[in-house]
Amino acid sequence: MGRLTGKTALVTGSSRGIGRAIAEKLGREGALVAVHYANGANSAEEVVAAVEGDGGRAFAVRAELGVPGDVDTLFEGLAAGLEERTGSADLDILVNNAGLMAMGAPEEVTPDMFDRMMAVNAKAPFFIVQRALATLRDGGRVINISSGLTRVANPDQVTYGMTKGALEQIALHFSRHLGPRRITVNTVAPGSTDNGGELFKIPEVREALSKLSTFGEVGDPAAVADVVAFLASDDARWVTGAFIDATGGTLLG
Ligand code: NAP
Ligand code: 2V4
Repeated sequence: MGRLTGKTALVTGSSRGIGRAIAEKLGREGALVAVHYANGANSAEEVVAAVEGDGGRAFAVRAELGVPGDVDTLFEGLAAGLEERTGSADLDILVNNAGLMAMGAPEEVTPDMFDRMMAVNAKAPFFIVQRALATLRDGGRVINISSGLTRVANPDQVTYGMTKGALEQIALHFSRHLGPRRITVNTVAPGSTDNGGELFKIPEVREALSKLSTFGEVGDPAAVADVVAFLASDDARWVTGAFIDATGGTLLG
């Protein structure tokens, strides 16, 4: 028996990177996992297969976030997948992980780039939480994946940091709103984490990013996923409205 046996979970952006590690971990802990993706249908099916290969249960749900109708599409797919497997659309664990990342001089940011990033990283999670209120079970969990960049400066990621600052407000205000239902709402903030992207394959970049952590390594998605699984579990029932630093000591100064 895993810690999450009998629970249902939605992990947005879990076709790759940190989201994939979270989906796999929650699946290993016994949750039925909705593996959400936008473009990576094959990757999402691989994640489903990986969860099933570990003896768990999962299904894929497609929805591009940050476009009109995004939340409707997501929750229609989610409800269909859950009802088929459990007879109910009820959700226990919502992980808002999907996010857009970009780097560039502040001088080069355009209004369209700003709007797009805000729409995916902050607006979509807000409306996903709002929509989930109807089907989240009492005792449920909302976990938002932010970034250490709300605490440490990098001018080339100012808009990204702004979107994550907005995202973090969800934990503060919704933890109060949902306390009476024993639903906890928390933020997990990774630092530089090897999501399998090309950046982490460039030796000089990897070396520079590794030095940011007090452990001298870039983050491992599985290490972030373990923190998320703790927050999703009953062991974390007294933790709400919290900012959990999962940067490997990058914010120590
Ligand atoms: P990633 O490897 O780039 O994967 C992003 C995931 O989000 C993919 O599954 C992608 O789906 C999905 N996604 C992106 N835009 C989407 C959209 N508009 N609609 C729907 N899905 C979308 O990301 P990651 O590095 O694992 O990061 C995951 C989260 O951790 C993000 O919120 C990020 O800000 C945060 N974070 C990352 C780092 C890091 O160093 N990697 C550090 C701190 C925080 P498809 O591929 O299917 O399109
Ligand atoms: O430097 C980060 C960082 C990064 C990157 O490594 C590049 C990437 C993967 O393309 C986007 C990215 C997202 C992040 O949220 C962070 C991050 O949180 C971070 C970095 C460096 C130092 C502290 C941090 O919190």
